[in-house]
Amino acid sequence: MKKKIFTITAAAVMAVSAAFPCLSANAADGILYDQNAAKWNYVKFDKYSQTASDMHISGCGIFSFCNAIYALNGTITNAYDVAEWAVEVGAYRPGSGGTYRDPFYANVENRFGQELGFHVDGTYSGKITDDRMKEHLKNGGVAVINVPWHFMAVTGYNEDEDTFHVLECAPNPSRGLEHDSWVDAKTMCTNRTEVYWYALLSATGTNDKTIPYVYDFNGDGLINSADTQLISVRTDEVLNETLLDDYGMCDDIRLAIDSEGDINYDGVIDKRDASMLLTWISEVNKKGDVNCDKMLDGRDATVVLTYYAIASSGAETEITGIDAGVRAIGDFNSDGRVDARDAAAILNSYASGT
Ligand SMILES: [Ca+2]
Ligand SMILES: [Ca+2]
Ligand SMILES: [Ca+2]
Ligand SMILES: [Ca+2]
Repeated sequence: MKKKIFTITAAAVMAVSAAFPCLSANAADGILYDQNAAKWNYVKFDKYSQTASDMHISGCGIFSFCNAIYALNGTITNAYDVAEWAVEVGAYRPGSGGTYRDPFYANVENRFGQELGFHVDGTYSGKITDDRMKEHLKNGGVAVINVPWHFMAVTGYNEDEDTFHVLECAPNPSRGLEHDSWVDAKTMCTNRTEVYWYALLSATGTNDKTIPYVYDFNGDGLINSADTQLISVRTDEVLNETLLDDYGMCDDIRLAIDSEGDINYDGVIDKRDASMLLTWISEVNKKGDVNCDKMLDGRDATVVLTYYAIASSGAETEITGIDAGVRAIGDFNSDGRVDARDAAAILNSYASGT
Protein backbone atom coordinates (compact mmCIF):
# COMPACT_ATOMS: atom_id res chain seq x y z
CA MET A 1 0.00 0.00 0.00
CA LYS A 2 1.29 3.40 -0.85
CA LYS A 3 0.53 5.56 2.12
CA LYS A 4 -0.16 9.18 1.54
CA ILE A 5 0.15 12.11 3.81
CA PHE A 6 -3.23 12.83 5.32
CA THR A 7 -4.49 15.94 3.59
CA ILE A 8 -7.22 17.65 5.48
CA THR A 9 -9.02 20.96 5.43
CA ALA A 10 -7.73 23.98 7.33
CA ALA A 11 -10.59 23.61 9.78
CA ALA A 12 -9.65 20.02 10.37
CA VAL A 13 -6.02 20.93 10.90
CA MET A 14 -7.06 23.38 13.58
CA ALA A 15 -9.31 20.83 15.16
CA VAL A 16 -6.63 18.20 15.13
CA SER A 17 -4.13 20.56 16.72
CA ALA A 18 -6.65 21.56 19.33
CA ALA A 19 -7.53 17.94 19.98
CA PHE A 20 -3.96 16.79 20.26
CA PRO A 21 -3.37 17.41 23.95
CA CYS A 22 -6.29 15.26 25.01
CA LEU A 23 -6.05 11.56 24.48
CA SER A 24 -8.88 9.73 22.89
CA ALA A 25 -10.99 8.32 25.70
CA ASN A 26 -12.90 5.89 23.57
CA ALA A 27 -10.20 4.38 21.42
CA ALA A 28 -11.45 0.97 20.47
CA ASP A 29 -9.15 -1.96 20.05
CA GLY A 30 -10.91 -4.05 17.47
CA ILE A 31 -11.68 -1.36 14.95
CA LEU A 32 -9.59 1.00 12.93
CA TYR A 33 -12.04 3.86 12.70
CA ASP A 34 -14.28 5.27 15.38
CA GLN A 35 -16.87 7.51 13.77
CA ASN A 36 -17.58 9.08 17.17
CA ALA A 37 -14.02 10.43 17.45
CA ALA A 38 -14.12 14.22 17.73
CA LYS A 39 -11.96 14.72 14.67
CA TRP A 40 -14.70 13.67 12.26
CA ASN A 41 -16.88 16.62 13.27
CA TYR A 42 -14.43 18.78 11.36
CA VAL A 43 -13.82 16.68 8.28
CA LYS A 44 -16.45 17.97 5.85
CA PHE A 45 -17.30 17.75 2.19
CA ASP A 46 -19.70 20.44 0.99
CA LYS A 47 -20.26 19.29 -2.57
CA TYR A 48 -23.80 18.03 -1.96
CA SER A 49 -24.83 20.02 1.09
CA GLN A 50 -23.53 22.94 3.12
CA THR A 51 -25.00 21.54 6.31
CA ALA A 52 -24.54 18.30 8.22
CA SER A 53 -21.77 17.47 5.78
CA ASP A 54 -19.19 16.09 8.19
CA MET A 55 -18.02 12.52 8.43
CA HIS A 56 -19.07 12.32 12.08
CA ILE A 57 -22.69 12.39 10.94
CA SER A 58 -22.60 10.38 7.76
CA GLY A 59 -19.28 8.58 7.43
CA CYS A 60 -20.45 5.11 8.48
CA GLY A 61 -20.29 3.64 4.98
CA ILE A 62 -16.73 4.87 4.52
CA PHE A 63 -15.54 3.87 8.00
CA SER A 64 -17.15 0.46 7.82
CA PHE A 65 -15.45 -0.20 4.50
CA CYS A 66 -12.08 0.81 6.01
CA ASN A 67 -12.70 -1.28 9.13
CA ALA A 68 -13.60 -4.26 6.95
CA ILE A 69 -10.38 -3.93 4.92
CA TYR A 70 -8.33 -3.64 8.10
CA ALA A 71 -9.89 -6.85 9.42
CA LEU A 72 -9.46 -8.51 6.03
CA ASN A 73 -5.75 -7.96 5.52
CA GLY A 74 -4.42 -5.48 8.08
CA THR A 75 -4.18 -2.57 5.67
CA ILE A 76 -4.60 0.80 7.33
CA THR A 77 -6.74 2.65 4.83
CA ASN A 78 -6.89 6.42 4.81
CA ALA A 79 -10.61 7.09 5.30
CA TYR A 80 -10.22 10.65 4.07
CA ASP A 81 -8.86 9.47 0.73
CA VAL A 82 -11.69 7.00 0.31
CA ALA A 83 -14.27 9.64 1.24
CA GLU A 84 -12.76 12.22 -1.10
CA TRP A 85 -12.86 9.79 -4.00
CA ALA A 86 -16.40 8.67 -3.17
CA VAL A 87 -17.62 12.27 -3.00
CA GLU A 88 -16.09 12.89 -6.40
CA VAL A 89 -17.87 9.96 -8.05
CA GLY A 90 -21.19 10.51 -6.27
CA ALA A 91 -20.87 7.46 -4.04
CA TYR A 92 -20.67 9.50 -0.84
CA ARG A 93 -22.89 12.53 -0.40
CA PRO A 94 -22.42 13.99 3.08
CA GLY A 95 -25.48 15.90 4.25
CA SER A 96 -27.47 14.38 1.44
CA GLY A 97 -27.87 10.71 2.19
CA GLY A 98 -24.40 9.51 3.15
CA THR A 99 -22.89 6.58 1.30
CA TYR A 100 -24.62 5.44 -1.90
CA ARG A 101 -23.81 1.76 -1.75
CA ASP A 102 -24.43 0.85 -5.39
CA PRO A 103 -22.04 3.32 -7.05
CA PHE A 104 -19.60 2.84 -4.18
CA TYR A 105 -19.27 -0.92 -4.56
CA ALA A 106 -19.51 -0.81 -8.35
CA ASN A 107 -16.38 1.36 -8.48
CA VAL A 108 -14.34 1.02 -5.31
CA GLU A 109 -12.36 -2.01 -6.46
CA ASN A 110 -11.31 -0.30 -9.64
CA ARG A 111 -9.96 2.65 -7.66
CA PHE A 112 -8.55 0.99 -4.52
CA GLY A 113 -8.56 -2.77 -5.08
CA GLN A 114 -4.94 -3.07 -6.08
CA GLU A 115 -3.44 -0.92 -3.33
CA LEU A 116 -5.70 -2.16 -0.57
CA GLY A 117 -5.63 -5.76 -1.75
CA PHE A 118 -9.32 -6.64 -1.99
CA HIS A 119 -11.89 -7.93 -4.43
CA VAL A 120 -15.61 -7.18 -4.30
CA ASP A 121 -17.20 -10.60 -4.67
CA GLY A 122 -20.64 -9.14 -4.99
CA THR A 123 -23.40 -7.11 -3.40
CA TYR A 124 -26.66 -8.70 -2.34
CA SER A 125 -30.02 -7.95 -0.80
CA GLY A 126 -30.36 -10.54 1.92
CA LYS A 127 -29.94 -11.52 5.54
CA ILE A 128 -26.83 -12.10 7.59
CA THR A 129 -27.95 -15.72 7.99
CA ASP A 130 -27.71 -16.37 4.24
CA ASP A 131 -25.55 -19.41 3.49
CA ARG A 132 -23.62 -17.28 1.04
CA MET A 133 -22.64 -14.91 3.86
CA LYS A 134 -21.68 -17.67 6.28
CA GLU A 135 -19.57 -19.50 3.71
CA HIS A 136 -17.83 -16.29 2.74
CA LEU A 137 -16.93 -15.49 6.35
CA LYS A 138 -15.78 -19.04 6.99
CA ASN A 139 -13.48 -18.74 3.99
CA GLY A 140 -11.76 -15.69 5.46
CA GLY A 141 -13.77 -13.01 3.68
CA VAL A 142 -15.40 -9.99 5.28
CA ALA A 143 -18.59 -8.06 4.59
CA VAL A 144 -19.92 -4.56 4.83
CA ILE A 145 -23.53 -4.73 5.96
CA ASN A 146 -26.40 -2.33 5.65
CA VAL A 147 -28.80 -2.08 8.59
CA PRO A 148 -31.44 0.65 8.97
CA TRP A 149 -29.69 4.04 8.46
CA HIS A 150 -26.28 2.58 9.08
CA PHE A 151 -23.40 0.49 7.78
CA MET A 152 -21.24 -1.87 9.84
CA ALA A 153 -18.73 -4.60 9.04
CA VAL A 154 -18.88 -8.34 9.70
CA THR A 155 -15.57 -10.10 9.88
CA GLY A 156 -16.18 -13.59 11.21
CA TYR A 157 -18.70 -16.36 11.80
CA ASN A 158 -18.68 -18.85 14.67
CA GLU A 159 -20.59 -21.88 13.49
CA ASP A 160 -20.85 -23.55 16.90
CA GLU A 161 -22.35 -20.49 18.56
CA ASP A 162 -24.08 -19.15 15.44
CA THR A 163 -22.61 -15.74 16.18
CA PHE A 164 -21.12 -13.07 13.94
CA HIS A 165 -18.13 -10.84 14.61
CA VAL A 166 -19.43 -7.33 14.06
CA LEU A 167 -17.41 -4.11 13.85
CA GLU A 168 -19.53 -1.11 14.80
CA CYS A 169 -17.90 2.19 13.86
CA ALA A 170 -20.44 4.27 15.79
CA PRO A 171 -21.81 2.62 18.94
CA ASN A 172 -25.27 3.96 19.66
CA PRO A 173 -27.94 2.97 22.21
CA SER A 174 -30.45 2.37 19.42
CA ARG A 175 -28.36 -0.51 18.12
CA GLY A 176 -26.72 -1.48 21.39
CA LEU A 177 -23.52 -2.92 19.95
CA GLU A 178 -19.99 -2.25 21.10
CA HIS A 179 -17.18 -1.40 18.72
CA ASP A 180 -16.10 -4.97 18.39
CA SER A 181 -18.20 -7.94 19.49
CA TRP A 182 -19.68 -11.31 18.70
CA VAL A 183 -23.39 -10.95 18.10
CA ASP A 184 -26.05 -13.64 17.79
CA ALA A 185 -27.92 -14.15 14.56
CA LYS A 186 -31.24 -13.10 16.06
CA THR A 187 -29.93 -9.66 17.00
CA MET A 188 -28.56 -9.19 13.49
CA CYS A 189 -32.00 -10.04 12.08
CA THR A 190 -34.10 -7.63 14.13
CA ASN A 191 -34.75 -3.93 14.71
CA ARG A 192 -31.95 -1.44 14.10
CA THR A 193 -29.38 -4.18 13.60
CA GLU A 194 -31.34 -6.07 10.96
CA VAL A 195 -29.08 -6.72 8.00
CA TYR A 196 -30.91 -6.34 4.69
CA TRP A 197 -28.04 -5.82 2.26
CA TYR A 198 -24.35 -6.67 2.17
CA ALA A 199 -21.20 -6.43 0.11
CA LEU A 200 -18.76 -9.33 0.25
CA LEU A 201 -15.03 -8.58 0.12
CA SER A 202 -12.14 -10.98 -0.11
CA ALA A 203 -8.36 -10.58 0.03
CA THR A 204 -6.21 -10.65 -3.10
CA GLY A 205 -2.79 -10.25 -1.49
CA THR A 206 -1.87 -7.36 -3.80
CA ASN A 207 -1.65 -4.77 -1.03
CA ASP A 208 1.78 -3.27 -0.59
CA LYS A 209 2.57 -3.38 3.12
CA THR A 210 5.79 -1.38 2.90
CA ILE A 211 6.03 0.94 5.86
CA PRO A 212 6.48 4.57 4.76
CA TYR A 213 9.94 5.95 5.52
CA VAL A 214 8.38 8.91 7.37
CA TYR A 215 7.70 6.50 10.24
CA ASP A 216 11.44 6.29 10.90
CA PHE A 217 10.95 8.94 13.56
CA ASN A 218 14.48 8.85 14.96
CA GLY A 219 15.99 8.90 11.48
CA ASP A 220 18.34 5.95 11.99
CA GLY A 221 17.36 4.35 8.70
CA LEU A 222 15.32 1.59 10.34
CA ILE A 223 11.68 1.41 11.25
CA ASN A 224 11.51 -0.73 14.35
CA SER A 225 10.18 -0.76 17.87
CA ALA A 226 12.47 2.12 18.87
CA ASP A 227 10.26 4.27 16.66
CA THR A 228 7.05 2.88 18.16
CA GLN A 229 8.49 3.48 21.61
CA LEU A 230 9.13 7.11 20.70
CA ILE A 231 5.44 7.52 19.86
CA SER A 232 4.63 6.29 23.35
CA VAL A 233 7.14 8.68 24.89
CA ARG A 234 5.69 11.57 22.91
CA THR A 235 2.21 10.57 24.08
CA ASP A 236 3.40 10.71 27.68
CA GLU A 237 5.06 14.06 27.08
CA VAL A 238 1.85 15.59 25.78
CA LEU A 239 -0.32 13.94 28.42
CA ASN A 240 1.87 15.11 31.29
CA GLU A 241 3.05 18.34 29.65
CA THR A 242 6.62 17.32 30.44
CA LEU A 243 9.49 16.82 28.05
CA LEU A 244 11.37 13.54 28.36
CA ASP A 245 14.69 12.41 26.93
CA ASP A 246 14.02 8.66 26.76
CA TYR A 247 15.30 6.78 23.68
CA GLY A 248 17.04 9.85 22.35
CA MET A 249 13.89 11.94 22.15
CA CYS A 250 14.68 15.40 20.79
CA ASP A 251 12.90 18.22 18.98
CA ASP A 252 13.43 16.75 15.51
CA ILE A 253 11.80 13.53 16.63
CA ARG A 254 8.94 15.40 18.30
CA LEU A 255 8.32 17.30 15.09
CA ALA A 256 8.37 14.09 13.05
CA ILE A 257 5.94 12.36 15.38
CA ASP A 258 3.62 15.35 15.68
CA SER A 259 3.33 15.57 11.91
CA GLU A 260 3.36 11.88 10.91
CA GLY A 261 2.68 9.86 14.05
CA ASP A 262 -1.07 9.46 13.64
CA ILE A 263 -0.67 5.99 12.18
CA ASN A 264 -4.38 5.17 12.21
CA TYR A 265 -5.53 8.63 11.00
CA ASP A 266 -7.95 9.14 13.88
CA GLY A 267 -6.73 12.66 14.63
CA VAL A 268 -5.03 11.73 17.88
CA ILE A 269 -1.47 10.60 18.42
CA ASP A 270 -1.47 8.05 21.19
CA LYS A 271 -0.30 4.61 22.24
CA ARG A 272 -2.75 3.00 19.89
CA ASP A 273 -0.67 4.41 17.05
CA ALA A 274 2.43 2.91 18.64
CA SER A 275 0.79 -0.48 18.91
CA MET A 276 -0.57 -0.35 15.35
CA LEU A 277 2.86 0.48 13.99
CA LEU A 278 4.35 -2.35 16.02
CA THR A 279 1.79 -4.76 14.58
CA TRP A 280 2.68 -3.53 11.12
CA ILE A 281 6.40 -3.92 11.84
CA SER A 282 5.88 -7.47 13.04
CA GLU A 283 3.95 -8.32 9.88
CA VAL A 284 6.52 -7.10 7.40
CA ASN A 285 9.75 -8.18 9.09
CA LYS A 286 11.07 -11.70 9.34
CA LYS A 287 10.88 -13.33 12.73
CA GLY A 288 14.16 -12.89 14.54
CA ASP A 289 15.17 -9.71 12.69
CA VAL A 290 14.31 -7.67 15.74
CA ASN A 291 16.08 -4.49 14.69
CA CYS A 292 14.35 -4.73 11.30
CA ASP A 293 17.43 -4.13 9.14
CA LYS A 294 16.54 -7.06 6.85
CA MET A 295 19.55 -9.00 8.13
CA LEU A 296 19.57 -11.74 10.68
CA ASP A 297 22.80 -11.53 12.62
CA GLY A 298 24.55 -11.23 15.95
CA ARG A 299 22.97 -7.92 16.73
CA ASP A 300 19.53 -9.51 16.67
CA ALA A 301 20.76 -12.36 18.86
CA THR A 302 22.15 -9.87 21.37
CA VAL A 303 18.90 -7.95 21.55
CA VAL A 304 16.95 -11.19 22.02
CA LEU A 305 19.30 -12.26 24.81
CA THR A 306 18.99 -8.90 26.52
CA TYR A 307 15.24 -9.14 26.35
CA TYR A 308 15.32 -12.67 27.71
CA ALA A 309 17.59 -11.63 30.57
CA ILE A 310 15.28 -8.80 31.56
CA ALA A 311 12.09 -10.79 31.09
CA SER A 312 13.33 -13.80 33.04
CA SER A 313 14.94 -11.85 35.88
CA GLY A 314 11.59 -11.36 37.55
CA ALA A 315 12.59 -7.80 38.32
CA GLU A 316 10.01 -5.12 37.86
CA THR A 317 11.99 -3.66 35.00
CA GLU A 318 9.90 -2.28 32.22
CA ILE A 319 10.82 -3.72 28.84
CA THR A 320 11.14 -0.84 26.44
CA GLY A 321 12.70 0.40 23.24
CA ILE A 322 13.90 -2.23 20.82
CA ASP A 323 13.46 -4.82 23.54
CA ALA A 324 9.72 -4.24 23.52
CA GLY A 325 9.70 -5.18 19.83
CA VAL A 326 11.42 -8.44 20.59
CA ARG A 327 8.22 -9.65 22.14
CA ALA A 328 6.55 -9.14 18.77
CA ILE A 329 9.11 -10.67 16.42
CA GLY A 330 11.79 -12.34 18.52
CA ASP A 331 10.31 -15.82 18.51
CA PHE A 332 12.59 -17.07 15.76
CA ASN A 333 12.01 -20.77 16.34
CA SER A 334 8.23 -20.26 16.62
CA ASP A 335 7.76 -22.15 19.86
CA GLY A 336 5.59 -19.48 21.40
CA ARG A 337 8.21 -17.84 23.61
CA VAL A 338 11.21 -15.62 23.27
CA ASP A 339 14.24 -17.03 25.02
CA ALA A 340 17.91 -17.93 24.70
CA ARG A 341 17.11 -20.69 22.23
CA ASP A 342 15.91 -18.06 19.77
CA ALA A 343 19.19 -16.19 20.16
CA ALA A 344 21.09 -19.42 19.57
CA ALA A 345 18.97 -20.28 16.56
CA ILE A 346 19.49 -16.82 15.09
CA LEU A 347 23.27 -17.16 15.46
CA ASN A 348 23.11 -20.63 14.00
CA SER A 349 21.17 -19.43 11.01
CA TYR A 350 23.59 -16.54 10.54
CA ALA A 351 26.60 -18.85 10.73
CA SER A 352 25.15 -21.29 8.25
CA GLY A 353 24.14 -18.50 5.92
CA THR A 354 20.48 -19.51 5.72
CA1 LIG B 1 14.09 4.36 13.37
CA1 LIG C 1 -4.00 7.94 16.05
CA1 LIG D 1 18.62 -7.60 12.02
CA1 LIG E 1 11.15 -19.18 20.68
